Amino acid sequence: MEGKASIDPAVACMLEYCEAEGISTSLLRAEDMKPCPIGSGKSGICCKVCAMGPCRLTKPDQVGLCGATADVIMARNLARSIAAGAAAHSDHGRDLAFTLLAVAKGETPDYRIRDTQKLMSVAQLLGIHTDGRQINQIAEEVANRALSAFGQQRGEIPYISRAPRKRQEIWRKLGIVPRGIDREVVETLHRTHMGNDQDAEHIMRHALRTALADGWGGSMLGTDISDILFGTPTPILARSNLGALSKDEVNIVVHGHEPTLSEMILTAVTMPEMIEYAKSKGARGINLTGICCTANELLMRQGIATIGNFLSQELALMTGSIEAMVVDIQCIMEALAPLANRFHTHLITTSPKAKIKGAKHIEFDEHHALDIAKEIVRMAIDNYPNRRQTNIPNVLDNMVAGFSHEYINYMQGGLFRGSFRPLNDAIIAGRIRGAAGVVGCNNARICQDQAHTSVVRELIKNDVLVVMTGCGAIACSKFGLLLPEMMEHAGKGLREVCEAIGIPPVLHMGSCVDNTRILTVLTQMANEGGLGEDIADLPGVGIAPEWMSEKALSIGTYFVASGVYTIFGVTSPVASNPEFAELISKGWEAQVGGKLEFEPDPAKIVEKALAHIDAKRTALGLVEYDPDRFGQSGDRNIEEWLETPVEARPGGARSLAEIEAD
Ligand code: NFS
Repeated sequence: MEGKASIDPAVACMLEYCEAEGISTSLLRAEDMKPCPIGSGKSGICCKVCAMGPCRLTKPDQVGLCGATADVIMARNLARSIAAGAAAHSDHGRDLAFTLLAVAKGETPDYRIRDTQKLMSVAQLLGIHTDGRQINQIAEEVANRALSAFGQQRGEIPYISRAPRKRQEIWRKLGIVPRGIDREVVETLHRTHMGNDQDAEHIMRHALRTALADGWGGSMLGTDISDILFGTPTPILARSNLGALSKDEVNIVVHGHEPTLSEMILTAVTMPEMIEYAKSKGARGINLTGICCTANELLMRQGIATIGNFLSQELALMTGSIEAMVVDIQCIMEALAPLANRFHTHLITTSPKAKIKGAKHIEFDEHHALDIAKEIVRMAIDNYPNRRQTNIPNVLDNMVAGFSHEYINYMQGGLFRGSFRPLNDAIIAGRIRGAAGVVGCNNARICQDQAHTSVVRELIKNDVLVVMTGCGAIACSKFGLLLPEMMEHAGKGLREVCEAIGIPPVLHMGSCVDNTRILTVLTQMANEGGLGEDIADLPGVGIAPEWMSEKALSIGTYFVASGVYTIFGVTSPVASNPEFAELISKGWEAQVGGKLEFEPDPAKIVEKALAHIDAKRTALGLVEYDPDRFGQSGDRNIEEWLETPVEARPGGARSLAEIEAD
């Protein structure tokens, strides 16, 4: 990577340490190992679906040994990535459904249903009868219905009915309604096997169906069941960055994606016997923090601090302050194992699906969750006396997280009058120009957090309300962008809305699985009225400025399939084939209303996003956006009024404080 590795001062500080100690990290390896120009799709395409290859196509009209053309190879590669991403998210959702089933059947005493209201609303969405039934019976049926959505072979997955009616019709007409979550993933692998589906457009159409099985299937079930088991998030104040590690407490870091074990570890670290045990080993207590999306899960519901996003994971270990890093699934770098061994940290893998050589493996089983969590916590405490010198950067910021779609609804009118009317009205009036979901990973090929923060700052300055998830949300949390004070940097109209409702202009909506909360928000906006009848009509965009994972590709594709213009930063896997790029951009737009584009320059991403929002405003017949039209009300006006000498105020009006001071 050329230029700065990160804008995060904590990371910069740790990189200096790495350099002094000669320790390699992904950020440093990115300088030595350049991405393969053919495998990346930049100057060609590589096919490795059979053993006659890999065939590398770099010249115009070149074909593979079997005659495969560049567009078919590109479609196969991209569709397989989308299927892998959909599989990862959905398998996560499946495990949560199994946990809910175990809770409902009374097999796991350590968990309970924390949000019965959510259980009822999910039951209703799944068409499950609730009247006069016990909570456990309803939960069991919800879990079984969710599990059957994975193995279903025919028909439609249940949450399709949650989308706006017009959207459902588009999907049905195109034949891309997922029949079953697993079925679509398997079919992608089948279609892309050697000698099978060899029409790029046809392959990519099935990729849309596979991604929909993630967004409106596995991921959406994952979010809903997490809320049922652990509570639906509401706004909560929390800390962010490596400075949240403690100098004199046992540091346990949870990393990965599932809330199941990490919630139990939280229970364990708050038990008086555990705190006493930590004290007996010379620590002041126990400090639980998180990385990546496990962090987001705990943060959104419990206010547990996040110490960083994807590219911070190795650097966190180098603080020498972590007694145990407990990982479950996804986005866990193999590099952690040798690094942990250099320090005193126990790297503990817990999922039967993810072992790392060199790490300790304590397998998680929800039936004995608290016992396993306690064993892990005890192991961390026992490790505290082995701690040597620590090197914790003194960098810390605050954030407000926890904006579930239920809360966004509630904050616009309270329990009885909650709706999306105020938000839609603010967009119709031009106070808010539009909305953007800025999501996704870090990527070691570009400066960490820079694209996320610059895109978000520009959008709010232009009166675009931003919702965030995943590592993007963590990036912004490290720079205070998720605080209500950020409304100071928002455009005048957006600022007025933030003041009136009391929210930041950038809303943290959770983990990557929780991107489905954004789908629900978009649906509610479309159903509310005044902004068309479908998600594709809304003045909104999806952006993944620093993406790297296959999960991000699946998310991007289900947003496109849902009607959203989606822009990915960093690099384009379709750069060498403009016709293919056109197929998933204008081609998809003609079919589903959303398009997928890749644009590495963050300034151009914003430009494209704003142009799209304005075009959608025009198509809806809304007033033209005018940045100076608003800003004459709210706190800013009161401040200006107070600064005006009393004689110059209309009618010589005085504030209560001024009257009392006389
Ligand atoms: Ni999303 Fe969350 Fe982060 Fe990217 Fe990985 S942690 S699921 S994939 S890197 S945002």
